[in-house]
Amino acid sequence: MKATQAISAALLQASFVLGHGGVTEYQINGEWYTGMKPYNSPTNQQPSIQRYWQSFDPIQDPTSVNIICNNPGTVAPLSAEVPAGSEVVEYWNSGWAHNLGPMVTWMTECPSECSSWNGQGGKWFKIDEAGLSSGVLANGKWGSADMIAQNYSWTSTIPRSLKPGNYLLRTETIALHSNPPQWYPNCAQLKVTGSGTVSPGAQYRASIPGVYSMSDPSINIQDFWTSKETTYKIPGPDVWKG
Ligand SMILES: *[C@@H]1O[C@H](CO)[C@@H](O)[C@H](O)[C@H]1NC(C)=O
Ligand SMILES: [Cu+2]
Repeated sequence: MKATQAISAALLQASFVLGHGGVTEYQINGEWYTGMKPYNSPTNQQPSIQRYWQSFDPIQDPTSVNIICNNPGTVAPLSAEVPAGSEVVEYWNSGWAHNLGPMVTWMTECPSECSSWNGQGGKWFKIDEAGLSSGVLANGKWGSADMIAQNYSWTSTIPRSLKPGNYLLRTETIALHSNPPQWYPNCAQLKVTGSGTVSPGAQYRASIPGVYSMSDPSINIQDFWTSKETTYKIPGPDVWKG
């Protein structure tokens, strides 16, 4: 085979694989934690703080339980200890391709140990989000483009006043170039420590699944590619600042 053919075949394959993705590593309060690596089978799942997903493929049904923590989203054996107020850096696979959509980071309490709860029935609150900061929908500057520019990473701060306990941290991007959109949810199990005393109230909470719907004009965007719209309403409650 000619070298050029081999190279273009390799590039084709790389761009196919790199078209999707997820969070593969975390840096929490300065320490590294290995997350999911794509296409591992459940039987060779590495012990991790990150809930298991089996491929880079997105979730495209907002009513599916897989919207919670990806597919299959089964519990992880480990949790990371993190003092409230510290930073969690979520590293996506490098080469992440989708730059048209918001970044949203959610948390919810695990009823006891996170490793013994499937995540269903949680009332989630947002700790950060980033939508469209300039330009129009199909051609503007989105949170996901910031993630790409930051070495494919997203930094979230655990609110300092948050009450200690076991939490899921759910990092997602919603890629809006397709309809239905492509959700890429990632859940890490955290044990939050510190002297916080506060839990967000009901007005900051949403169910997942539930918060996203194909009847929401922010999700089912009929004219995405031609729209002159320069604002985007990220679904769900306001961010809780602590
Ligand atoms: C970029 O991210 C990778 C993890 O994907 C990390 O190992 C590397 O240190 C980061 N580079 C910089 C300059 O932060
Ligand atoms: Cu993709």
